Amino acid sequence: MTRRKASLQRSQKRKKQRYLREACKIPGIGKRMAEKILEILESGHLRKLDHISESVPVLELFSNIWGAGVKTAQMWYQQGFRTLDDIRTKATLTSQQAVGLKHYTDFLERMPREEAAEIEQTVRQAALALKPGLVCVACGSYRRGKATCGDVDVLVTHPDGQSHRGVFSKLLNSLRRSGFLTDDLVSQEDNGDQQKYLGVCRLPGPAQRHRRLDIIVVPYREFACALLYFTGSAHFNRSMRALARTKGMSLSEHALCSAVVRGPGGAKVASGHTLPTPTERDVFIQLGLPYREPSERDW
Ligand code: DCP
Ligand code: MG
Ligand code: MN
Repeated sequence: MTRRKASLQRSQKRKKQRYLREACKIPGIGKRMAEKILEILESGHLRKLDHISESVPVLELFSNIWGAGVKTAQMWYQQGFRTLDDIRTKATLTSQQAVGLKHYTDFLERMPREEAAEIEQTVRQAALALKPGLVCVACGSYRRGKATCGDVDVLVTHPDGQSHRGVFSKLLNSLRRSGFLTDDLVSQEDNGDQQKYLGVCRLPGPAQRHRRLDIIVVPYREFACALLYFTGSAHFNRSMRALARTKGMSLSEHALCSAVVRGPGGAKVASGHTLPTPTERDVFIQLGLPYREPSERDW
């Protein structure tokens, strides 16, 4: 190498280091982002992007497995997996992802609302066989009146305020024994007084598909707020919660509360208390909103 060429290379390297340092001074730009900026400046091109258009459909294929998010999908892509068969034979799966993969096509398909009604009925019959008076309501997209449902979201409670206790595991066991529940995804026993189950069911009959089923059991005093939450939509819930905050209240799946008031130092000045909401309508009234039917809660 000539001395001239070597000196040119050294000066280019110094220039590159200077650009990197400058880019790093921009707030929010770290070393890795700075290197990308530099690559675009130098070559007019970012090599990393070449692979993006190839990876997008694969990442979508992978993240459609229940329990696998974008991070997991990216990891699998980097490990060289490209097909569901690669995942099945080579990837390390959590038990949830294994269930998701097993029912991959069934879970991607929405069910007609008539089938959701049958699933609700099956849960209700099992619940009533355990304890008369239990209330079972299919919420989610079903209650919002949609023609098709991604899953069935059944809320269970008892108007006497007591008899919901102990129902959760008995109900699940009964539905398991009858063969209706085929796989479990999440069984969360302690969200305050509420219990939540996410799993898989299938109606009896030859051509039936596996369907996602969510069940929550809630104490009757939380019925209205749980019903409102579980009916959604998720976007509607976010709007309602945000509105509650602007009015000095907080809304959750448990209750509508007057918010905790804090002084300038962050110390508690007044603690929040639960506002009475025997029905969904009361939540709207407390928030100063006109009532909206479930079918008007899509956003
Ligand atoms: N929910 C929420 N925030 C989330 C997820 C759910 O507030 N991130 C609430 C509102 C949803 C309800 O729970 O309406 C049920 O959740 P689903 O995921 O079952 O959603 P949907 O029933 O609305 O639609 P889908 O037909 O896809 O099941
Ligand atoms: Mg749903
Ligand atoms: Mn659901």
